[in-house]
Amino acid sequence: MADRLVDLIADLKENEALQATRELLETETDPLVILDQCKQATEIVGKRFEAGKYFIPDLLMSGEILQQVSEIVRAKLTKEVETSYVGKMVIGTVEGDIHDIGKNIVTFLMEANGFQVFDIGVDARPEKFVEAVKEHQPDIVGMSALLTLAFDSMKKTVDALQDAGLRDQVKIVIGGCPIDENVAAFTGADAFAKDAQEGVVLAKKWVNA
Ligand code: B12
Repeated sequence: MADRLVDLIADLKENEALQATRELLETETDPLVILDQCKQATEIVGKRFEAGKYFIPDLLMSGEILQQVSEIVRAKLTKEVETSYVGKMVIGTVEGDIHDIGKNIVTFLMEANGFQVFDIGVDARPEKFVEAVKEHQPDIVGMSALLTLAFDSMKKTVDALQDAGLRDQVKIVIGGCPIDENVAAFTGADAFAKDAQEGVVLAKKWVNA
């Protein structure tokens, strides 16, 4: 059943994908399994785009479906939100990049795990991160990027936090499908997370340390 969702999203069958998501939740499928299915589907969409089988409108359509699936899953997860915050996070998609589905998933999963999250949106300039850190005094800064071109923006953002004297106050985690340990080293972030769940585990470890 869950594998069917991967195909429905990858084949851009919007209504059927949303219906399948609701059915999976009704049968008590773990929301995290559904999010993982979304990730698998996007990999297929990405490959079809690279192969010239899908075009920009198809990417847009897949983005819309993913957004709606996320919202359905989010409604389920937010019922389990804790009452007192365990930590604070500022999150954004870095300058030059407007992909936000992954960032939004991280946001609601962090919230569902008791973090207060300040989402500064997409195409966020380094200065915007600096202002948000000054204002909200978070424990953690999360940066998202799906474009390889945006790695430079991540590095500039880490440098800007350093220049503002804020670097030592926060832990920085980066994520997005092309991000790995080499990108983390290049940008000067403390760590990278391959998915939202890994980000939550890392964040909890940091605030409990
Ligand atoms: C949907 C989509 C779009 C949508 C985005 C809609 C939206 N609101 O986000 C639209 C159509 C707008 C779009 C536009 C473009 N896109 Co696009 N897009 C995608 C696609 C198909 C899926 C991305 C997605 O949402 N994935 C689902 C989420 C859930 O996964 P995720 O983001 O990786 O997030 C998970 C983890 O990575 C992690 N994570 C993510 N961020 C963070 C942050 C933190 C702190 C943590 C802890 C974890 C974490 O947790 C998430 C959940 O587990 C990908 C293909 C792919 N393989 O990803 C291409 C892809 C990213 N796009 C690509 C391209 C080229 C573009 C365009 C340049 C196309 C164009 N010529 O205009 C533009 C760029 C616009 C811009 N300036 O940003 C390329 C990038 C190639 C590259 N090497 O840079 C890809 C890889 C497609 C491809 N294979 O060629 N795109």
